[in-house]
Amino acid sequence: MKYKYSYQELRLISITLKELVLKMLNSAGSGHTGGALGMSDVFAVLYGNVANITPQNATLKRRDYIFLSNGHICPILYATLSYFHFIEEEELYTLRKLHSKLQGHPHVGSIRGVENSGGPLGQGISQAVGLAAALKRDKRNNQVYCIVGDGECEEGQVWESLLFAHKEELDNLIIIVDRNHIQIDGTTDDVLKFDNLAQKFTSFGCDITQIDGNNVEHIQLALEHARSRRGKPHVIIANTIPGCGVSFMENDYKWHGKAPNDEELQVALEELGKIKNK
Ligand SMILES: Cc1ncc(C[n+]2csc(CCOP(=O)(O)OP(=O)(O)O)c2C)c(N)n1
Repeated sequence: MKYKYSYQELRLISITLKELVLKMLNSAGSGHTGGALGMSDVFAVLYGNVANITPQNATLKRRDYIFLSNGHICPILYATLSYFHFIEEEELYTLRKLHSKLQGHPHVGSIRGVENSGGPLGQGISQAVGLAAALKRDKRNNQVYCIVGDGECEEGQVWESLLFAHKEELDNLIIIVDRNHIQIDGTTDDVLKFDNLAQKFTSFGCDITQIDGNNVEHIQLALEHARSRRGKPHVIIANTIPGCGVSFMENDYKWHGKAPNDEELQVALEELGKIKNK
């Protein structure tokens, strides 16, 4: 398959997305940094090379759908939509402001490219499953992608939705789990242990791939593989580093829901600049 961007270009796009995320969160003064930074590689590959979604087809029935079930990491969604010209960059700096279209949890219909309202964990995946079932019944070929947090998987509704996805054999559904081992109050192990998350998805009838979610090549190959599989919903467990690329944010759950102040922003941008120019 011929892709638009090379792996090296995707790595650079991912860093640019991180820079936008940090700047918009700093300007908002609050919001979710860790998960947003950790998922920048997935967003770069998904929107850059794999999903059939552009500003031009974003309201057309033939598009692929990307749901963000862990809606709180929406800074990375907004940054991606800006990078790929769904919205202007200046709109990013209205994040979390009164009357802004870019709220701290996404609101469906506010801007092109936002497919579900977010906030209550477990609901986005349920909506994605419902849409995938409807598309399948209508014999349409659109792909439905849904991004889910690992802390979110502690919510029972996630598993109810998978029971239905399995029953309906939703092979048009690709769920990407942000396996970063943190959530709002601590590590996922400390809050509610999974032991073997992959095994749990398998026992719910899903096809599973486990990858390094900060490696654009792994992400692209996993998505390609998932698209080719038939008969079952597919789950990609993307092992990511929360806060990826900024040393003092990496793997620290305290950055789940905290924005960088001016000093922290400067240090973070310098670190990302060094990675970019390596
Ligand atoms: C139904 C529901 N319960 C609780 C919350 C509060 N909450 C917001 S984010 C979060 C943790 C989510 O963890 P994860 O999905 O792993 O996010 P990450 O830390 O990786 O960004 C919780 C419990 C919520 N938004 N919805």
